[in-house]
Parts: sequence; C-alpha cells; structure tokens
Amino acid sequence: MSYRIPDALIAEENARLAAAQAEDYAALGRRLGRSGVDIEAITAKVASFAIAVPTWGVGTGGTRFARFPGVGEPRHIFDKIEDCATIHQLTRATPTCSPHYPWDKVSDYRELIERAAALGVGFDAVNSNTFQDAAGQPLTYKFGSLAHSQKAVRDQAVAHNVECIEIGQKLGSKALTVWIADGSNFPGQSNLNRVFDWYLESMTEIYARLPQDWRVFIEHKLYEPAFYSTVISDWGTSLMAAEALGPKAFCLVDLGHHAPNVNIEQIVARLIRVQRLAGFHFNDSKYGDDDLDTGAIDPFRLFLVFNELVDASHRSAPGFDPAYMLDQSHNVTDPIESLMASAMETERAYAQALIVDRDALAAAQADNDAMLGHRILKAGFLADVSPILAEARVRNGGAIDPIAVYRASNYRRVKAKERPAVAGSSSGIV
Ligand code: RM4
Ligand code: MN
Ligand code: MN
Repeated sequence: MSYRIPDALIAEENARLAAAQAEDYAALGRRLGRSGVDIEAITAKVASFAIAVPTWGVGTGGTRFARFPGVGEPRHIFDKIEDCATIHQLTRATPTCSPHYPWDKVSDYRELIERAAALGVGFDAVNSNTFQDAAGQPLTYKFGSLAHSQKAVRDQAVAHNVECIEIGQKLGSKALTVWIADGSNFPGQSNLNRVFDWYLESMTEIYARLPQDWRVFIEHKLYEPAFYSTVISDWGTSLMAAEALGPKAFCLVDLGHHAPNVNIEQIVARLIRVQRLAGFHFNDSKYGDDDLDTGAIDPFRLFLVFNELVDASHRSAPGFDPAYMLDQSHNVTDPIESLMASAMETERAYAQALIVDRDALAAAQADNDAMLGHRILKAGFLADVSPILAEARVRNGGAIDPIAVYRASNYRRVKAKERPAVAGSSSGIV
C-alpha cells in the first residue's frame, strides 16, 4: 500500500489553527451580516463547489527549452491519481481528475476505476491528443490532425477521438474535450476556410459517436504551436463549430488561450447567453498561454469571470451547467502545492462573487451610476473570504491550511522512495 497523508496529521494541524479560524470566521460573519450577507449560505455553496484536476498537471511541466522534474514525480496514471487524491484529501475541492489519451492509457480500466474509487476520486471529461504523434502511430500529425489536408490522417485522428469516448465510457466520463493544434505558420500554407471544413467533417463523425448523455467540448486557442493561424482560433469559430455540430457541442474557455487584455468575462457572458458554455480550463497568464497558476497574476479577472457565473446562476440562466477544471503547467513549484492553491483560488473568486449584492448592482446599473456599480462589484473582490474557504474545507474533512499539512507530511520525499524515476515518463505539459 502506498503512502497517504494520515488523517491524524490533518486533525492535528487543524487543531493547532482551530481557535484562530473560529475567531476569523465569526468576525467575517459579523462583517458580512452588517451588509445583509449570510455567511453560512456562502460557506455551504463553497463547500459544494468542485473543480477537476488534469492528470497531466500533477507532473512537473516544462517549456520548449527544458523541463526540470522534481523528485517523486508520478510515472503513470496510477501515480497520478494518487496525487490527485491527495489534492482532494486536503482541499476537498477536487473530487475528479481529467485524463488525457494516449498519455493515460492502461491495459485494464477496471483496475484503474477500482484504484481511483479506493482513493476517493472519480473521472471527469476525457481529453484527446492529436497534437503529438503517439508511439507506433502510422501517420504523422506534423501538418495537422482533424483538419489535415489528407483524409487518411483525419480518419486516424477521428478514430483516436472515438477511442477516447470508449475509454471515457468505461471510466464514467460524460464529456470529450477536443483541443487541436492544427493551424499554419505561413500565410499561404493552408486555405483558411478549407481547413475549417475538414475540421467540421471530422468532428461530425466524432459527434455521431457520442453517447446520448455525453457532450463534446470544443477548446479554442489563438496561437501555438501554429503561429500564423489556428483552425479553432477563438470563441466565434468555436461557436460556429458547436452550432454546426448540434446540441451536444459546447465551447470550452481556457483562460490562457486568448490574446492579452481580451475581455474573457464578456466571452463567458455571451456563451452563457447562447447556452453553449461548456466550462473552463483555469490558469493564469501574463503574455500568452503561459499556463501559470490560477489567480497568480490577475485574480481580478478570475473574479470577473465568476461574477458572470454567479450572475447566470442567480437568474437561473437556461442550460447553464459549466464544467470546471484547472489546466496549468508547473515548472518551478511542486505541482501538488500549485494545484491545491489554484483550486482554492477558484473557490475564492466564487465566494467573492457570491458576496456581491446583485439587487443593488442592478439598481446602480439601471441608474447609470457607474461609480456605485463598480464599488458594489469591487466590494466582493476586496473581501478576504479566506475564513469561508477554510471553514468549507474543514466541514468537508479537509485541512484548514492544505499546503502546511502537505509540507508537514513529507509526502514528496516518501513518494521519491516509492517511485523510482523511470526514463521518458511523460508528465506535465510537454
Ligand atoms: C493545451 C490545451 C489543452 C491541453 C493541452 C495539454 O494548451 O490547453 O487543454 O490538453 O494543452
Ligand atoms: Mn486547456
Ligand atoms: Mn493550454
């Protein structure tokens, strides 16, 4: 049996912080109460919030220059689900993990499901990978996959996606996420419209293979690895594709896949309006798809995204059911610490958005009182909701301070012994 953080350690660390936590929670409750906000209602909502962890996120990521793996890295999906379970054990915010194929392939999915269940984690959306060539694959994706100029390559990419659906059915997933790297590096390299036709043709075949209760998530990205044009470059293209495919196709917003300064919360509002918001891959960025930790660079933008989500749920927007996931790359931190911190940052943005007085905001907007509207919104963002997050974790059996417990447990050093390094293990974002 491999090492898991003992519950007694969590209890011990929580006991050390319990008095301060109780004091801070009570003080915040009084503060919020003065503005008519019931802290218990917010805590209950945060306690039921869940966000998926990507299996590729628990390995150390790299850049195109280098990768500096840490000790005790997960070597395969069985190690990865252990790390995902540890993140959930301490934060109680990440009950599922999202696998990526072919990276997470195993010969026996029943064994995988049993191991995951024993660890207390389930599986979320399955992700296909046609942005790399898999070992032994007959045709290369160097010039594209679902939108390749040659039918045989497109067929191979379609078959891979169908296989992902089949694996996902075994795992209990209900969605397939498709991100393609297809695009071009030179004007003139490809016909901007024909590649989209080919993409739609391929996706139509994949769509036809979706089980009745499944959805397909289309993930757009403006550049990289293609640097001149990307086939699914933006939310407009993604929406065109979703509408062409049918009611089970939705548009996924990866925060890092936009140009700097793009108003992502407005994209979110529009996709909610047309009932095509699939959900999110959360991360943060400064210059491009930097895949930095969620909330590390621009927590205000994250808050503004959650403001749209809470607004939609407040007015019971039809068809509103977004899937939440983290998708980031950890080059200089322990991935478990980063993913725990990021899961908590999404909860923070959620709690802050829940605090916003929506009736007062609507009144200020009706009066065209720009300053008042802004101040009402900002009041949510400026509230330190940390005691609410800690309270929600404790009530669910987690840690008041997950990173402190993780460090005290020596998890990584124990795993370094349990997981002797293997050459060429693929983890992180390549
Ligand atoms: C991409 C994209 C996808 C993820 C890969 C690993 O940039 O965000 O969601 O599957 O990275
Ligand atoms: Mn992504
Ligand atoms: Mn990405």
